[in-house]
Amino acid sequence: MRFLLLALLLALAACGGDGAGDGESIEGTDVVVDMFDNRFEFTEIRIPVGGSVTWVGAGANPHNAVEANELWSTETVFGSLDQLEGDEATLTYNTRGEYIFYCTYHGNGEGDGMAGTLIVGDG
Ligand SMILES: [Cu+2]
Repeated sequence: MRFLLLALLLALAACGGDGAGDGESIEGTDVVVDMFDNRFEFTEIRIPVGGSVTWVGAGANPHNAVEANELWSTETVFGSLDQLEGDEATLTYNTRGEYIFYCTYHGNGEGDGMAGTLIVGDG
């Protein structure tokens, strides 16, 4: 009995997690992603070629979404890296690929911290 309880606790701990890789995923054609303090609402986003993501500031801190190799950035649409609460930047993605994105203030191009993955394609 004691062993079972221990196994259960370990399973719960494994599910809980606290790493940056944990997060929610979303799939759609035109998706909306809030940028909270200090994480993205979704860390795995799947859209088809030609789909869009609307990146929305939703925190007290400024946020942005920048592709790890600088292939795209919310700055190009919004005009600034500082999206505050309610500020929106909609980007359309016409090139198939898998992109790591991050917030320049709270993450990095290695996918640590405030970061995620955008998959553009047929899924
Ligand atoms: Cu941020």
